[in-house]
Amino acid sequence: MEKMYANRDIALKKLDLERLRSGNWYQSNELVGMQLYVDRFNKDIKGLRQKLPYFEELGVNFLHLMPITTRPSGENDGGYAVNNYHEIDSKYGTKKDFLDFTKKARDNNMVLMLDFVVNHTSDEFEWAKKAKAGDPKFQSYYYTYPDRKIPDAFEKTMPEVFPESAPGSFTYSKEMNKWVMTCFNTYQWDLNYTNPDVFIEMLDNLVKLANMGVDVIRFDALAFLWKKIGTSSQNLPEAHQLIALFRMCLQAIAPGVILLAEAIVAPRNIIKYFGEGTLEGNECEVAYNASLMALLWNSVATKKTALLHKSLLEIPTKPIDGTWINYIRCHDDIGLGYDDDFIREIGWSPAEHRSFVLDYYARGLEWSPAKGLMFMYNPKNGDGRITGSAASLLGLEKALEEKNGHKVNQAVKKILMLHGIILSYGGIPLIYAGDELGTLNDYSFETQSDHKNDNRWVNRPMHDWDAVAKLNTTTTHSSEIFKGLKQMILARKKLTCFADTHPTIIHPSPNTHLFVFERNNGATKVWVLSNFDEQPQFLHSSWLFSIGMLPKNELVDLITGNVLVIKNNLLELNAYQHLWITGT
Ligand code: OTU
Repeated sequence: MEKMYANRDIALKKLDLERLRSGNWYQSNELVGMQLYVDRFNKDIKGLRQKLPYFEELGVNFLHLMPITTRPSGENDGGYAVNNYHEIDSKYGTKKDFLDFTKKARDNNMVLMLDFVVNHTSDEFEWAKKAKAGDPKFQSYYYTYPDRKIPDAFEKTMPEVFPESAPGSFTYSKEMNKWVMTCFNTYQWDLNYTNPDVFIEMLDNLVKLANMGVDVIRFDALAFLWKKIGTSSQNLPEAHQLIALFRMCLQAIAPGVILLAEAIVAPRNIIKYFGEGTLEGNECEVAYNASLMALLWNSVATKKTALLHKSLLEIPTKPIDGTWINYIRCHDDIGLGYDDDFIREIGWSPAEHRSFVLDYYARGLEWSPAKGLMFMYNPKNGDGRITGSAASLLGLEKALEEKNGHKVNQAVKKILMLHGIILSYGGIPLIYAGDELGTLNDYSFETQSDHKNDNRWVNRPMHDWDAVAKLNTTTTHSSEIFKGLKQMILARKKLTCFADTHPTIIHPSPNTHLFVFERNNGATKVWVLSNFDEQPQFLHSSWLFSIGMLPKNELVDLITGNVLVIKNNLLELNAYQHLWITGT
C-alpha cells in the first residue's frame, strides 16, 4: 500500500485532501450524471472530449464511462469481460488520451466514474491464459475443478444469471481439461477470492484505476464475490468483508475516491453494501437505487403508487453518509426486484403481478403502450426481465408509429416525470445517454453476431447527433425532452434542500395514482408531486394542510415558475404532471 500511495499523482493527492475537508461531496445537489458508451457516444476518448460542451449545456457534470479497457474481440459483454484492468483498448484511444481526458475533466469539475469488474476476468486475461497453459498457481486464481462433482454441488443452489444464453454456472475448458466457474457468460471466469493472492493483485488493479484519475469506482457484480456450496453464492458475509477490506485500503491510499455498489439484489440486501454499522465495516459510499427504479416502472404499468409507497417506507433507510445513484434506465435489463411480502400486503399475488408487468412491457401486447423485449425468460419459474429504451418502454415508439400526437405528448410527459423524480429524490441522478433525447429501441443488434444473443443491446443506442443538431431549431419530441430536462437540472442545482444531506420524506397520498415526497432542509421545503395516471387526479386541501403544504399565500412550481391554483378545495394534477412545489 505504501508503494501504491507513492505512485499517486500529487494533483490527485491534493484533491483527496480537498474532498476530505469538504465532507460528503458526493451528496451535493449540484451533481448530475450521465452514463454512456464512449464508442457509441462519439467514437472514442478524443471524440468524447470534443463533446464536453454538450454536457455543459445540459448541466451534466458526472460521467459514467462504460468499460474502455482491452477485451476479447468477439462477444465481450460490452467490455465486462476484461483482458486487462488498465490498458485502454485501441478502439477508444491510448492511455495518454485517457489520462489527458481525466485531467481535462478535473479542470472542468467533471466527476468521472469507471467500472472495476471485480468478480471476473475474461478467459483471455493473462491469468486465465496461464491457467489454460496448465500453471497450477493461476488455476487457483479461479474456481477450477477436474470433474463435475463440486460444480454439481454448487449448481444445486446457485441461481442462473443468464439462463437462456449461458445456462449453469460452470464452463468446461478443453485447454485445461477442467471445469471453471462462470456465473455470467461462459467467457467470464469468476475470480477465486479464497486465494489471498487474488485480493492482493486485485487491490493493485483497483488502485491503478484510481491513480489514473477516476473519482468514483463502480464495483461490478459485487454481490457475487464469495461462493459457498449450499447457498445462492450471493450477498454472503465474506463478500461484505472483502468489499470492506478493499474500501479500507483505498481509503488509506486514495481517500478522495469513492465506491459504488452495483448490487441489483433484493431491496433489503442492497443497503447492506453501505456496510455502516456492521461488523465488516464501511463498504460503499454509493449504491444503485435499483428498488426505486424497479418500483417506478411498476407504477407506470399499474398507474398506481401503493407498492412504491409501501416499499419506500418499509425498506430500512440508508445510512446518512451514504447516497444513492437514482436512475430510470441503464445499459442492463430491468429486473422485477420487488419484495413479495409487500406485493401480498397490498392485496396482489406476486406471481400474477409479475406476469402482468412482463405483459405490459415485454410481450408485445396490443393494449400496452410499451415496446420492450423479454430478457432471459425462465419458463421453469416464470421469471423474466425487461429490456428496452426508456422512451420505447414509456410509449413513444408506438405513439410515433401510430402518428398519434396526443400519445407522443403523453410519452414525453412520462419521460420527464420519471426524470423529475430521479432529479429531486435524494442522491445522484444518472441519466442514461440517449434518454435526454427520447432515443427509441435500436433493433440492429439482431443482425450483429457478437450482440444477437443479448437483447440488452436494444437499449444501447448510437448517440443521435442528428437529433442534437436540430435541438435549437425545430420542435420535436427530442427538443421537448431535452429542454424539459435542462430546466429541471438548472432548478435542482439551485435547491440545496435537494442535497442528500437532507431527508426525503415520503407522504403516502390518499389518491392512489399520486406519488408525493418532501425535501426539506429546515429553511426550504419542496413537495414533489407526480401523477402516474393518464387522467387528471386531485388532492384535497385538507390533506395538503396535513402535510404542511398549506396554508400558504402562494404555491409555486419551481420547475416552470407557475403559480398553482386551488379550486373548490382541490389541487389538480393533469395526466403525468410532475411538480416541485414550494409555498411562500
Ligand atoms: C453487471 O450486471 C453489469 O452491469 C452487466 O452489464 C454485466 O453483464 C454483468 O455485471 C457481468 O459483468 O447480471 O444483467 O447484481 O444483475 O451484477 C445484469 C446482479 C447483471 C446482476 C448484475 C449484472
